[in-house]
Amino acid sequence: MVNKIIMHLDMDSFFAACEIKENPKLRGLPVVIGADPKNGTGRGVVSTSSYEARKYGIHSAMPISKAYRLNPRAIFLPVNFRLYDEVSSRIMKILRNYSSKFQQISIDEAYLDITDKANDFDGAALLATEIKKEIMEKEGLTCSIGISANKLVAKIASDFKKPDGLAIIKEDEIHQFLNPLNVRKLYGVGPKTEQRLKELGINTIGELASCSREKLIDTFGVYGLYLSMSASGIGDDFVAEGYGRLSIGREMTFEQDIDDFKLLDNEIDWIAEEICNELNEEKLLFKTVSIKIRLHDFTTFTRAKTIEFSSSNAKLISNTAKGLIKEFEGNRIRLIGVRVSNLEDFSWQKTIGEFVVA
Ligand code: TTP
Ligand code: MG
Repeated sequence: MVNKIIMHLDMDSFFAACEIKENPKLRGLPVVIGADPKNGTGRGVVSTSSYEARKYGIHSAMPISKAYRLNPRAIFLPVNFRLYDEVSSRIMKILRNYSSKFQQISIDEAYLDITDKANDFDGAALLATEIKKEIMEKEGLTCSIGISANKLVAKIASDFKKPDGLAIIKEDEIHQFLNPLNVRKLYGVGPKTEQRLKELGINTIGELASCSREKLIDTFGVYGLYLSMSASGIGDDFVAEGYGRLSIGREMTFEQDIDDFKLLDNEIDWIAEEICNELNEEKLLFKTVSIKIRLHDFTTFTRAKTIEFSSSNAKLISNTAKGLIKEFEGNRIRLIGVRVSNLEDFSWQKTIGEFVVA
């Protein structure tokens, strides 16, 4: 078996960092992104918080009212998903340039198989430094990177020295690295499993690794086998080529609500061109076109249509989108968005790019 070098990259306090980049006055302050705290009576949760806010005990998924109690003077901001989505797209584009074996996992994290790009772990460290530098120069944001022989260990490693961290765990260091960590660090181990393991006298990954595999299978079924293998540092090292980009899209909010659908059509043509350029650049084809439309009263609708073949044709995107917005004619429109999804890698596909919807 060829040993691989797998990188996991995760942006630091991503939503908060994007807001701070937009408004540098917030730098160094406790910033909390999430629901409106409404002076401590608000419902909803924290999406994320800056590392300064984390010092007060504020963290993701915590009720916003609790975050407010922990620090009423923190800066509370609503979620501006559109901003984060745009920044994320640009970062993922940077990453894809480093390896075609790229897999986006969430809005702010991705795996890269860099086996062919770096001769060894020292080479991998140089590459990681280069990636961190490029993201800082282009986006003004820090990230944390973990590198190891598989995805499981790389992910745990990226979390190890956050923020702005780089942790490299060579194959012969995996056990030493994992053993002292809490079992919760293993992907898929939540509070329930943690509790059951505790009852078996297991707190650390090392203790889990030395527990008999039969006993774990007896207790947890097949999941016990997964636990045993993960604790021993055995994990998936497959990063699919070209896989991971889920969708490409653009949205446009109008300064004034518009009811002239000809204007809307022009907007759609423009967005379709933009999407098409990005598809070509990344050698991708789409199968599904969706629209998002927000009316003057803020009600928002989405519609989608899947075609029978993959394409990268701009006219097909715009014609499909125009068909989908027809039912909203007669309304005043605040926002229009077009997105393509169901993406496929173009390099091994024959394009039917000339096709145009009648
Ligand atoms: P994470 O990478 O888990 O968190 P983070 O980037 O904010 O901080 P860290 O430095 O620890 O990586 O999640 C990425 C984004 O996803 C995060 O900025 C906000 C969003 N998110 C939620 O909206 N709710 C959640 O419960 C979590 C965990 C994340
Ligand atoms: Mg993150």
